[in-house]
Amino acid sequence: MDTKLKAFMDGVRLKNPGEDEFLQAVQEVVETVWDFYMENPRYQKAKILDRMIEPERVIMFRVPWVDDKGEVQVNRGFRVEYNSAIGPYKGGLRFHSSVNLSGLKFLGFEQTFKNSLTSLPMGGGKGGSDFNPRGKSDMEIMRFCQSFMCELFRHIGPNTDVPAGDIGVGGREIGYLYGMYKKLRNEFTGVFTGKGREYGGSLIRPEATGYGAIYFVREMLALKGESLKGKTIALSGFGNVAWGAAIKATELGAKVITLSGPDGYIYDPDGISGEKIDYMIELRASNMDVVQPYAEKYGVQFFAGKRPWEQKVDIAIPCAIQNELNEEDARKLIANGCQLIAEASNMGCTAEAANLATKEISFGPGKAVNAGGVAVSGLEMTQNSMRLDWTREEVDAKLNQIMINIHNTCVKFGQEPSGKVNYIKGANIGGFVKVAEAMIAQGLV
Ligand code: 2IT
Repeated sequence: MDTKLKAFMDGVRLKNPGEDEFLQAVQEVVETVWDFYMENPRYQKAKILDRMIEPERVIMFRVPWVDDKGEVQVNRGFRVEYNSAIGPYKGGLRFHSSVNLSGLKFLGFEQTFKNSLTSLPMGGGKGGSDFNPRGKSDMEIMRFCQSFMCELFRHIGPNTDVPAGDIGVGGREIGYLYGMYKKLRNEFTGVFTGKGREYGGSLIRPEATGYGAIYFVREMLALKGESLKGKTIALSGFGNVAWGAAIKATELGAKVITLSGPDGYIYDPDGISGEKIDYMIELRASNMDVVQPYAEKYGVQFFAGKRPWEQKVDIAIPCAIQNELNEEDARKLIANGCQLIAEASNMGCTAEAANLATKEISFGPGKAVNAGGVAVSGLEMTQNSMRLDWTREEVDAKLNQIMINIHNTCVKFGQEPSGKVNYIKGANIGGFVKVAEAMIAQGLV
């Protein structure tokens, strides 16, 4: 490794001890943009990388609420306002027991690059809580969301910071959060995306991350002269992202044969299509966080405590959470003939798995592959500002074009002399340039 690069990363590690996920995300970006950075003295002079890895602001707060038994509960709330060089902070809220500052810093950092790739005017941010929605009643969820917003409302706004959903935060939670924001501010504004259709939400937003991921995979295959027709796909997760990906993959002629939850995975060799896809929504809405009922309902195999990467498939798309596919999984997939791994989850693969897949087969990193979600959030903001409502076809066509553009950006910055594309490098440099230029133009702020 370049000695300057090593010294830079040593400094980052010293400053952020124990923040493993954050360090993993930074390392990946720094390694891949380093040569480009070194060729641009302007960036070095302005210390752009040093500034980019530091969040502009971190907000951390207490979230007290009362459960159904009348007992007081206390959670921790966060909003990491990472970078506002190209637009208001934008990114989801995650409610999950694993949420901590390191995780949200990694997500906010990635979001900055991802949002830049969409070409829409959105900065990067992320937030959430260690609140675990599993098994909570509707009233408990509402009380928690209201308490969370009682602090967050003073830090956000349609031109300041625009949150959305992520793991554990779907339409129901957005509704409760938005309702409390509106009451406290006495304003009806587009301060959230992923809103319900009745109060300013965009068509296609629930499907957007999954649809966008499949559009991106379609482009990756097309570059190699191939298509999704007849391909088998392993998906993990069973939430919004997996749902959208299953619909679009099936529509484009592929067959999705796995889904997973914290309890294990199901294997459906006939393909997860039609009413089986709708059943995913029921499973998710049950708030139990398990996929085993799918196996019971449709008479297919369930593998308790395992992940789907042991199955023979053409394409693997992690759709659940970070580091859910490791080097050994990648090895297994490749040995079984898998030709493409694409992250629909954020940093779904460990660094080792991502590097192996980049070298041996094709690998699409999350900040490019899953950018469709935030891209349609950006389109929701546009519709709210214009007081207009676009049709499904209009939103879908824009999403499709954005994913094609992101793919082109990855090829532009990531294509090697052999013709092969290093999508990690392409996405990182592509996302970096716009933010870096905006930061330089705006001076030392
Ligand atoms: O990781 C992501 O890009 C999201 N959770 C969506 C963020 C957004 O603002 O729509």
